[in-house]
Amino acid sequence: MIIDVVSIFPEYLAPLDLSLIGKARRDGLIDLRVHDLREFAHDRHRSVDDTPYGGGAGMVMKPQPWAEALDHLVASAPDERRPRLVVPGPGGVPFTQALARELAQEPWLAFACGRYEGIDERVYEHAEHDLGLEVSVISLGDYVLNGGEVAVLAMVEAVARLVPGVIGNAESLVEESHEDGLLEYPVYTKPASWESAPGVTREVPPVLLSGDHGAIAAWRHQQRLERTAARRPDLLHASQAVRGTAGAAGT
Ligand code: 6GU
Repeated sequence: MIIDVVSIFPEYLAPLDLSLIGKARRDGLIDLRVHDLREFAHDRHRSVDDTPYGGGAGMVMKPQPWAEALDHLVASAPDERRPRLVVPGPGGVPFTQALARELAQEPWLAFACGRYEGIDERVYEHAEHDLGLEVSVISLGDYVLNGGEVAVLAMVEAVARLVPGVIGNAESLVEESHEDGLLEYPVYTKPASWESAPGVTREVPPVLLSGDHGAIAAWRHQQRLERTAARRPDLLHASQAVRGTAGAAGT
């Protein structure tokens, strides 16, 4: 998979050299290229922003550097291939595990990191209609970050780990929160009895030491239900709807 990231702070993306993603890059599974938007700004101050038409607070990213950057990405393909353009922003569709799975199927993703109050709307029109790109504005959640860079770190990590070969143990991918609509059960490791403070010992739930795999599975499922009800009741209602158990009342 090719991943391009365009940003005025390319150093922000340095963590993508680390850990699993860094290994995937060195293994050739992911070809990640980070571009400095200012390379495509040619005035004396390499300016990338200006005041908004119609007034209002803050600055807006100018269309020309963005258009040139996107043109450059498209021209980097030896053929007619095009990246899917992802623009992180709080006004986008929610980023979910399902969307991460969808993006992981793409052979080429380009992330455009906006700053300030956003990117001139005509850049989206240029990308879609002049360059023929599929453009997706995607949000991490209902809060505001200063720019798309941190969101790209999260999105690239969520997507890259779904690319075949990036994670050694593919089974660990399916047994996770958000893969089947319930949060994960609590986990424990040795020692079974642990002194957390003087005179306080904390035990691993005995069922996990019982060797009774049926009882363990039942306990874990119950824990997942309770945890989801407590922390994410919205998910519980959605997963009940999927299973068709929501209408049990009256039967
Ligand atoms: Cl993807 N970008 C920005 N700038 N702020 C956000 C966000 C993204 N998701 C939530 N807040």
